[in-house]
Amino acid sequence: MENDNPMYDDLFKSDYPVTDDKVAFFRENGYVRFDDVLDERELEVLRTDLDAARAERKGFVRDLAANGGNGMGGARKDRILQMLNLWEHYPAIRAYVFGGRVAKMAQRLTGSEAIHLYHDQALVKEPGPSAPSPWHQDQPYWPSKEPGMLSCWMALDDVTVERGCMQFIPGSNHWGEFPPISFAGEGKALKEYLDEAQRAKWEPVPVELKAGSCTFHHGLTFHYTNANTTDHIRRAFVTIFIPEGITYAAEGKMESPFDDSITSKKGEPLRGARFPQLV
Ligand SMILES: O=C(O)CCC(=O)C(=O)O
Repeated sequence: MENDNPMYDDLFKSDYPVTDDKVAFFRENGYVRFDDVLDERELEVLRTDLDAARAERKGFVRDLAANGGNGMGGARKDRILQMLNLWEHYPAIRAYVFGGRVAKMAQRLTGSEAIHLYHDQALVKEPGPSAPSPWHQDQPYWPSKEPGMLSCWMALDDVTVERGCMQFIPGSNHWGEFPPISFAGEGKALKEYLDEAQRAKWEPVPVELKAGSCTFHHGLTFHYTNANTTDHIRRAFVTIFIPEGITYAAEGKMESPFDDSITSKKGEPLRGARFPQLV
């Protein structure tokens, strides 16, 4: 699928250089930062669409910190507002996802020829009622058998520790897959699953970013964000990529809103009607 709005034709397409050092850093540490990936105009159109999405609440929307449900009906606290697949509704977001710049960065980091989209998501922490996103890995929430999927976390606002920038445990991408963690704060914390050697390496690295800069992280990398305790909104836009070599696990994974779009059988490459090829 192509970006279908000529207004955005010149946006999100030019390549961002990913050096060999960045690739090596990502593979070793499970995350990597890139500065000034988006320019002011690109940021502006993305923020406009994301703010429209906050007002209109199309598609799958929930408070990730609440226990269960698609948050559309009952009382909403929106401590971590999650809105999925905005590319299906908003032209600037579609231009960003399909423009190719971030997908090509994922291609470089993974060495995969083709990159498919799993889904996008806006993650918003308003000042005031927000919650921390607990330490977790993404892989347990995804329907893939092999690790290897990865995310681009793009800051649409300047982010500091206090505003909920990403924090990572370097090298945790080599520690295997642990159970999913409750964003509502129920059950065990990720750290409780670790052995002593791993706990000794628990040294979180916060990555403060200017708006338009991003981090990529591997699906096994431990990550966390603080509640937003500043007086300014924190808007992040996440794109999740499927490189080659990732197959459909079919069972033993958490339910996801996109399960019924999956067209693969167990063991086949993970494909779905809503997982278009980006590069
Ligand atoms: O932005 C956040 O609070 C959490 C982000 C996250 O967990 C992710 O992008 O995988």
